[in-house]
Amino acid sequence: MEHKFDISDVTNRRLSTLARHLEVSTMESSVNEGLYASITSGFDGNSNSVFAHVVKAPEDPILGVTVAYNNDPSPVKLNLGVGAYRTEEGKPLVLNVVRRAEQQLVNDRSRVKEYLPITGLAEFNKLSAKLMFGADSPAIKENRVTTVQCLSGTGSLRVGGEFLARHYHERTIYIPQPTWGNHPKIFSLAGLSVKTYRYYDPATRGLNFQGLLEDLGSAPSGAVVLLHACAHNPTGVDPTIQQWEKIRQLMRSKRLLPFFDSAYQGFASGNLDTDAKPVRMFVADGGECLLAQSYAKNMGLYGERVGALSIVCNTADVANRVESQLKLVTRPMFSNPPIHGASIVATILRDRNMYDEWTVELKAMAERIISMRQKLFDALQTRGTPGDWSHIIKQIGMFTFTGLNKEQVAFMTKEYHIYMTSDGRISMAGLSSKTIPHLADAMHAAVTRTL
Ligand code: PLA
Repeated sequence: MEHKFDISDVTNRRLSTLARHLEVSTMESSVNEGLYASITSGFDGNSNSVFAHVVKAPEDPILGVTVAYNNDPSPVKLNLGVGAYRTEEGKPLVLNVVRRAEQQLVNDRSRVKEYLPITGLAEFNKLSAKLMFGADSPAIKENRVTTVQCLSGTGSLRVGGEFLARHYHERTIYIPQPTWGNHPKIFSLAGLSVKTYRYYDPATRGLNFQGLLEDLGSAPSGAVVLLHACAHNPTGVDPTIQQWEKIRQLMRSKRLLPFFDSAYQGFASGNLDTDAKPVRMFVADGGECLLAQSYAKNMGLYGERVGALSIVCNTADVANRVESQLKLVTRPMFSNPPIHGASIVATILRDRNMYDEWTVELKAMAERIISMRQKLFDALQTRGTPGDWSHIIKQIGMFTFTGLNKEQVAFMTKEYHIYMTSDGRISMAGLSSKTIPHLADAMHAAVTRTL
């Protein structure tokens, strides 16, 4: 690739470097003050900045909701934007088993802070593949799976996307309509061309299965298809196992390449193996696929940025070569992944006792979310809120796709200080018994005022 430099850019860069030098020297001595002022005066005003042309970008549609929430002084404010688990007391949760694992790590004086290999912590990678594909997965036994540790789910998707853009013959990826807002950005920046397939039917608030089959049926042979492994975000609508089987048959017959995004394993049903079923069906047929895994939600390791990309290949030899190329993707991107989060996960997954403790805590989180669904549904019934709200109970995972429109969401934020994404998605995990009446009041008011 050819890099072109504009000479004025270079000059501007030199001048700003000079200004920075002077800034340092003025801190050391006031003698330079006059000189500094005269040389930097051209840089002071906004208009003369080398970045003066930079336009203000809008806030992120999801994480920007948290920014707005943080700026609101109201004592009744409620953040149902980002998918982050809260306790009944409305507090973030660090799992007990995670605290135990961290304590073990801290107590182990033999641990050091050396760089991990480019592919990350080997044991973490092995255990992550096992968690999704199953302990007896033939693909693992035959060494056909390569797993690299990446920066949580997002980083895993991006690395997978860049690998496909470099080495796969069909550079189109089909993503569900709607999907997590970051998907189109991740994949187009990775170099893929992004198209959508029908997924959600607003009329039934369920799956548009016919539309999905038609769109995948008319996709070009070999195209990549992004599938939410479970607990689809934002709709909370997953295919049934029978529907998954039909999707699998269609995709395999058309040689469409599955790319699973697993950000919520365990959060849909409360059981890790049940939630892994769709992925395991695709691996069991011997075909190839990609998988991005995140431990942000199911282990509550959000800020540790721990996740993995697995690529299931036809043979061990292909897997080995694929891994060598994945290293060429990640080395110039982040060199090697962080050690702490992956060590926590490996500590928990390798120990039967800790693993069991994790599944109990995970189930408790999933169950609390399910109970919030029932409570919100009941609260709307009690208020006689017009409309059919049964989808609140039917949908699964962290979110309810309420069906509230942009204006209703804006109204709830303005009048009730309830923060959520403008598509009407609410994070059920951010609710508690205490806050449900407030949310139900707001929803009732939003719906009845625009009738
Ligand atoms: N994939 C899906 C489907 C997601 O919903 C999310 C996170 C990720 C991947 C990435 O998660 P990770 O990088 O933190 O592992 N979605 C959140 C947060 C929970 C976000 O938008 O970043 C959401 O509120 O939608």
